Amino acid sequence: MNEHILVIIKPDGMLKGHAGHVLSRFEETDLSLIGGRVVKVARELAETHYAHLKDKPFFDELIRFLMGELHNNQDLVLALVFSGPDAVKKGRAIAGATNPELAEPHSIRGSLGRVTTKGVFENVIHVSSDTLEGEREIKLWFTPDEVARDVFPVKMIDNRRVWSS
Ligand code: 3AN
Repeated sequence: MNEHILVIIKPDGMLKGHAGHVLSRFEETDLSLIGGRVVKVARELAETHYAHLKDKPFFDELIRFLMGELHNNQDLVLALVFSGPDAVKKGRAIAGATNPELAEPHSIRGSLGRVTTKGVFENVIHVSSDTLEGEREIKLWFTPDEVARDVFPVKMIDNRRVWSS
């Protein structure tokens, strides 16, 4: 059965020009790219995306990170939706461990990420951690019309297609 994941090329990855490399790595798999948009990250979007981490000591820094405030105000990220068998496992393997210093050397985070002298994880990409998170995140970052396959149920409101839950 196909799984659906959100992949984000984060501000550090965008600033350093890694978007093409990330796309190439995913294109080497059997996953299909079914959505993509350049997004200017507003605080509310960042806070909702990382809501599960709001009690962590690094939360505020994490929000500022995703908004580009730690990277020359690089506030545009590339959000992608990939779909296919075992998408979570394959995407997480390409990404590598959360901490770039512990990530497998050939993974994106192991090869292109770093921990700054201030202890910030510059880990280049986000990949959904499981299928439930994938669904929540895709619905947060994309409207139904921005995803090229019918992956989740939709309903009509005022002649517009919206996610049904
Ligand atoms: P992942 O992105 O690997 O799924 P999460 O969801 O636990 O990891 O964390 C989201 C983001 O929060 C990470 N990508 C990383 O940037 C940051 N983060 C997680 N743990 C730490 C930590 N211990 N110290 C600093 N930043 C962290």
